[in-house]
This record gives sequence, structure tokens and C-alpha cells, in this order.
Amino acid sequence: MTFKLPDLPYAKDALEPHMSKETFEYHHGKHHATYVSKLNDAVKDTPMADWDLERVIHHADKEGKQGLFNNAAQHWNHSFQWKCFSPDGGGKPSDSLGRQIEADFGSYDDFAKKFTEAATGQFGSGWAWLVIEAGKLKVTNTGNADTPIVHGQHPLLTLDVWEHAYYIDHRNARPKYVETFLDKLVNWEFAAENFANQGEGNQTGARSYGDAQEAFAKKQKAS
Ligand code: MN3
Repeated sequence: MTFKLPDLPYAKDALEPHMSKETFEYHHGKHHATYVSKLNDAVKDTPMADWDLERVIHHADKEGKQGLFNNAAQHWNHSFQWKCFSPDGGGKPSDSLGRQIEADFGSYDDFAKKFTEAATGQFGSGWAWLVIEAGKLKVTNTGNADTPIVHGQHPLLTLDVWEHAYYIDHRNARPKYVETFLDKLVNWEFAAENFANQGEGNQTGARSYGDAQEAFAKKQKAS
């Protein structure tokens, strides 16, 4: 199997003026494409060439193969992220996810504040996430390529806060980018699907939650 750059679920200019065609040309067409290409170079002529992506990520994490982990996890994170945007996005989640957000954060506004703090407070490159951990919603952030799927968490939603994600549209103004995401772009329908599937859905390849839980349990035991 060769890993493939997934098509965007909308046209490159569909999120304008909030996220530009040029951003997608670089972020999807160059940054994400390079992670996929380097990942393919790394697994070529190894047994990993036949593995699904999540297995490669867990293996690289466990074995401390940082370069492999970075490219594999960035492929996963970006593939997940494109679905977190929608031309009809923004606003508040409804139904069961909306109620769970109120139950776990107090209100949507409290969630938005926490998410904004996680996104703007991530020093340097990384990601902000809404995840399920131990049955509760949680806002978290990860550095560089790190991904919740190796921490026993189910991702529902993410936002890339590497500078390459916002520099074309917002220059250095990360807070404005995060605000635009929540107001105009966030795809709550995708997050709600992930919530209904407990975070396992919408990825190519086999699900990994069982593996992630197992790895998490092992780490807990070891520490
Ligand atoms: Mn990126």
C-alpha cells in the first residue's frame, strides 16, 4: 500500500474569504503532500508498506522512531483536519454533542474560551484538539506532529496552529485565525459524527482506538 494525499472535501476556494485558495495550495498541496511523500519513502521496502496508517503511527511512537512518527502523524492529523472545515461551518454544535459540551465545559462559550486558549497558548508549532478522554470531553493541545491517538484519546475536532496554517491569510495573528475557525469554518457535523462513533470514524484504514487504549494502559502500567 502506498499512502495517498486525500482530496479535499471541498474546492480549494470554497472557504474564501476565511481561508484562501492559496493557503490550500500550500498547506494541502505542498506541506501535507510532502509528509505523505516522506512517509512513503520511509516505509518503502519494509513490512510497514502494507500496514494501515494508524499502525505505523503507534509503532513509530512505541519504538521512538521520531522521523517516521512525524510524517505519519502529520499525514493523519492533516487528513483529519480537512474534514474539520466546512463552507457552511461556524456557530455552535447542536443535539447530543452540544449538550455534552454544556455538561463538560459549562457552556459553549466556556468551551470556545478553552479551545482558543489551547490554540493560542501552544508555544511554537502544534495542534489544538477537542477529544474524548475517559468518557469526558476535553480540550487539549499537542506539540509539532504529536497526535491524541497515541494518548488514548478520541479526537473529535482539531485546528492546526503551525504558522504554515495561517500565515498567508492572517500573517502572525494566530488569535484571529482561531476566531475565524470557530466563527466561520468549524464543521460541527464532522465532530458530531466522531462523537457518535466515539472518535473512531472517518479515517482511512482500520480503527485504532483499541490499540490506543492498550498502548495507553501499558504506558500507565510502566510509569
Ligand atoms: Mn499543517
